[in-house]
Amino acid sequence: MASDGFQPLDEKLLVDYLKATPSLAAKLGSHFDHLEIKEVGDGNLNFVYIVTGPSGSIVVKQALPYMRCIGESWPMTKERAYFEASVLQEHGRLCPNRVPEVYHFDRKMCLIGMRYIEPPHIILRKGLIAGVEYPLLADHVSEYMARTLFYTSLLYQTTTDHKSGVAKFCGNVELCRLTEQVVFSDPYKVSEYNHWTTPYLDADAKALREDDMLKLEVAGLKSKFCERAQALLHGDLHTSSIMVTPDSTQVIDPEFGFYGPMGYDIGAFIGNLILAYFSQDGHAEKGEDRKLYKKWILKTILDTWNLFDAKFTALWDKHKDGSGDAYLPKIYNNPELQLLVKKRYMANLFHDTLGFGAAKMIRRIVGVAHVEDFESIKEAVKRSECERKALNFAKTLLKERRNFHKINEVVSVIEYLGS
Ligand code: ADP
Ligand code: SR1
Ligand code: MG
Repeated sequence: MASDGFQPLDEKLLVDYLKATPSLAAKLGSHFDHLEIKEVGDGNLNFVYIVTGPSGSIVVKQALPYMRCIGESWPMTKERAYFEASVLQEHGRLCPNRVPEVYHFDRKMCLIGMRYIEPPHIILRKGLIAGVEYPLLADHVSEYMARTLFYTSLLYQTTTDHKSGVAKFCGNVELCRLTEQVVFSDPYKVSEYNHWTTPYLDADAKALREDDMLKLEVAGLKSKFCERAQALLHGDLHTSSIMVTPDSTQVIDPEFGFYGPMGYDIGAFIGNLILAYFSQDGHAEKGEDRKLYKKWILKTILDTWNLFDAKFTALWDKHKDGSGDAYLPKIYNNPELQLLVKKRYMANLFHDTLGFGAAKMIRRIVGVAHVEDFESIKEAVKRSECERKALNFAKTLLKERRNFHKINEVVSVIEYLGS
């Protein structure tokens, strides 16, 4: 064990740890002879164990001081586990039906024990690749985003409470800096980490690095990401951070959480749905053209924004006379002015969502970490065709986002380019 009390676990050490940890032992039935342990971490950063005992299963997640997907050559603070546990607890309090319960957190061991999200839940991205429809997805994710973002913003909080949250999550600086690099910087310059479907996208990647208007827009988004402490974000809300069945939705993995611009979370989710949309032609097999499925994805994008807008503004109405410091009731008591304020707030949030969503799409095509939606398309020419359509759409969206006023206008362009 290191002097700071940290020890990377293996299966044997994990059993010893569980025996010595009553809150986790109790969930397993406190019998340790026939525990089943599976390491299932297929994410980019951490180690995740599913442990099954006589009376149930739990998940144990441990952060090591580097990134799993790259290895020890890219060190990364293991303190990220503290921020992940903190967001799980805070978002879990605000939206308990959509966030796994934390049973145990050990700051020295950078270890979280949490609810096992049982089968038939699967990672949403895998469901989207398989062409499975989730009728409640937009409803559930919009609920999660509306509640977590509203209740951690100044629309609900006093500046005193809000600043204390901001101060705490400023500590997650290393993870924020990783995002700054891999989302807002590397794709727009030569970087040893970038890769793409070569040689087919070589010219596309070069064009990106030479597109001054795009760079101008990305700079604006990066500055907003770094400077705008609007709400406590999940920070990595892509489709592999969500586990689903047709009637349940669970949001996992908020280790990138910090106080940032709300549009970064909403854009992450919508941007990843758009990636899923453009990848569908690569997954269509004979006799299955995925036309209907593509329509379902578009409807989910549309519903996500519209339901988010409705739920978020309903929370605002409900708490308009509360202690939120953004719009004091004594100043903004005129209903017409309230409407104007809300309209402007939501329009700005919509444009942020589109901008961040586009940036998140671009990084997944030419940056360091790609997505299975495209990577699982084996034929490189086919993959590059799907990726190019997504990339071109994302570039347009990033540059032209202020010309869109309603989500159905965005969906129409996606449909036009992707059909
Ligand atoms: P990383 O931080 O490395 O991205 P994730 O939190 O995304 O790790 O977890 C990696 C994988 O572990 C997920 O894709 C999922 O399959 C599994 N997993 C994580 N948390 C849970 C959970 N609470 N219940 C069930 N499976 C989980
Ligand atoms: C090296 S970048 C790894 C990526 O994985 C996480 O899920 C985040 O999206 C991060 O950007
Ligand atoms: Mg993950």
